[in-house]
Amino acid sequence: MHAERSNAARMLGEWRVPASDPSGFGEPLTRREDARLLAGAGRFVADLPLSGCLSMVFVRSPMARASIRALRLGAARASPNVVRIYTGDDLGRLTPPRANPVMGEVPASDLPVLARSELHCVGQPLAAVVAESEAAALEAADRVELDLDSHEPVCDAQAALGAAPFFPESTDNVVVDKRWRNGDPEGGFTDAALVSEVTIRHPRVAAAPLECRATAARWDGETGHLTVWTGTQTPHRARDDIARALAIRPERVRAVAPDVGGAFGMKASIYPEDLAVAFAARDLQRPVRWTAGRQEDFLAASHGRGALTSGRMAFDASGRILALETELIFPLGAWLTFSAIVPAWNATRILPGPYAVENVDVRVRAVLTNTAPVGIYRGAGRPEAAMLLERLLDSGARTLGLDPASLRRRNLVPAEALPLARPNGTVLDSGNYSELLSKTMEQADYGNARRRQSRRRNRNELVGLGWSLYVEPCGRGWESASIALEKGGRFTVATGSSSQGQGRETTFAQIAARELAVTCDLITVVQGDTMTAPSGVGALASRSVAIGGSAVQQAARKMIEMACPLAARLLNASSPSIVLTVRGFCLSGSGKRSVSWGRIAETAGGALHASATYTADGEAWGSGCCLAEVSVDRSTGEVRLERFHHVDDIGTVVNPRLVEGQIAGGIAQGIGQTLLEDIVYDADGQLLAGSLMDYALPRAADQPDLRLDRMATPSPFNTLGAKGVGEAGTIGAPPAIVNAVLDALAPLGVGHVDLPLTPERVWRAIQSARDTSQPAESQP
Ligand code: SMO
Repeated sequence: MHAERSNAARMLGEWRVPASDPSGFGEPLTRREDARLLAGAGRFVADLPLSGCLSMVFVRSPMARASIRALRLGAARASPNVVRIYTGDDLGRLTPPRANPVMGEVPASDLPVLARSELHCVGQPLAAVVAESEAAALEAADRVELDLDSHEPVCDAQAALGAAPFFPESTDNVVVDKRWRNGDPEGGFTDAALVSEVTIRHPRVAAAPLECRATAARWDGETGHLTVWTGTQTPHRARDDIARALAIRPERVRAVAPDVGGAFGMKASIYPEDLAVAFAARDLQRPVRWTAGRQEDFLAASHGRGALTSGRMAFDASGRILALETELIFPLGAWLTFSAIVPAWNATRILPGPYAVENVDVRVRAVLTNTAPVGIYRGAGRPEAAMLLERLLDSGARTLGLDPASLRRRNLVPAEALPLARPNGTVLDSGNYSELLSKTMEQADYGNARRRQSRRRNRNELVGLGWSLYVEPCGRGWESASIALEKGGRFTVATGSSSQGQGRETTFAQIAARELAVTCDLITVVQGDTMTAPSGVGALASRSVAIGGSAVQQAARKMIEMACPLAARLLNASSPSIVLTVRGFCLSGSGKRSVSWGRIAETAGGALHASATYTADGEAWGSGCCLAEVSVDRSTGEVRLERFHHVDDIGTVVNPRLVEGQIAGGIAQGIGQTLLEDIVYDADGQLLAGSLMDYALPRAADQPDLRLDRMATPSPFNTLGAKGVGEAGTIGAPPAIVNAVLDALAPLGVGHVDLPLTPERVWRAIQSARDTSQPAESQP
């Protein structure tokens, strides 16, 4: 095989890209899965026809902290069509898997699948009712009588730091307490011309995917095989975790993620409910299904954010950052999801973000609380780190009287410094942060935007511009893929990176098609089923295209290597003189005779099969820059996002249409967490935001005029050169919006508003500023 290199193809890998690339790689192809999904032909867990399937419904704790005195099941058992009611004693010590020890070993919380004696949060499952229909199961669940002895809960992370331990086996509620330091932070603060200080309470939010959690299971008694259908981001880990918990060999468990309606980190690991479903299917020898309702997901699915972050930043008189000191407190809830520690870890390792800061002191703690678990949610610690840094920078710029864009430029890690190994062990792979800033300034016509702002201020309007820059680590390790060549020169690509709506069937076909020099329509992508897809870590951390996509690329290259000798034989030539073109394999230099993939398939007599496990050389770091333009209604406190600029650098782009969708969707969720969303618990640990009537998701009318642009510094750490994009919008948007709102309110002397920036909070801030300062009209 002859591998030709050209400058254009350099970042694409070693194979020559055919002169006229038919693959559609890099093109804004429409999503192939949409025809099915938009026509209602998608198949989610709730849609699966499972004959004789029973329904499972959970009885959940109504109290945040209590002991079970008695659980009376008589009336429930007598309810019509009830098959079985399980309690903690039936399920024994079946527990969810331990958390990923990304910051060192964490103690097992030993939360049983169904509570046995102690209840640690509202919504914790304590009994599972199985009945012939969901209505019958709900009816019976209503008849379960609980006698509880309630105790005082600790729902706030800060309060939990010093509170008595919830779990008798542990000595305190703090699961992680880590610190990393570099240089001489104290010296930096001593020398400072100015120190900015910020404390941010990040609202706790719900991931709220369109499809709530759902799991079904079927046990085959004859073969001893269990099949579990579940809306998960990680089918292979789900299989292993379920197998381990039920003591079944993993090869006898098949996990299938059919169509999944969004996940955002909330479906990254199995829940106690999933184990209860699998247990019951085996125990009763009948299929069992559980589909969570919206309220159930608010109550018992993992939440996101909720951290309390504070920091100090030291500047010299020119605006150079001399030191950064932060304290991060992450709530974990009552039990640990597999990725529970990841937000704390991400925030800690990202600091000091895209900025060159020598003297750093970062302390992070993660602590149990009597609430639903808090896990990863789109961004997972990255938005918290970005918000803290960007607020500190803006606060510093305001006091120093410097433009926030030039203050940032002064402190950005220069492009020449990349790749950059940092003292906390992370390596920024590639990027050009100053260029991101310049591009955004240009796109927004920043000088003009500032002049427009001051004209409007003179007319007594509250208008603001807010910047943010961010870096985004996009996952480490491996993913795998396989490719089968079939009759007629068609291919089936199987990937271990499953999809919850990201459009894998489209992008992964584009990646394979480019390598194989064919059109996309010849490629079918399968995923999500542990029986047909190769192993995978899962769809997390914005890792799928960079790592999973590189695995597809490697598998395709292996396929070409396998096909090459066959092509050579058919052409009466030797392998090294063969090249792959759009017409198939031909002799280098003379393209007269060619061998199509269809002929290769015939010659191979059956399916040719190549597979690859790809391990990235390091972590790809996406980056981006945002500028929000807002106005605030003085009389109502309502924030209007007039324009939002986002320039991203995600390296190689496979499909710009899908990238835009990811960015826009991320920004929408970023707007939600900044302006609207808040999971509120009262002092008794009761969830007050338990439905979409009480929890404000952003809607179409809340979306701004989006101005998106892009630059590309391919990652040197994976063969595709790609970086992640799934979480970009949720990271960059929130600090830009908050900075813009505070810029709008600055003439009133408002320096801080609690999140989310609801009209009421903003209005109150305006009112109290009025009470304490001169009329706004007299401010510059
Ligand atoms: S929040 Mo993502 O599933 O890493």
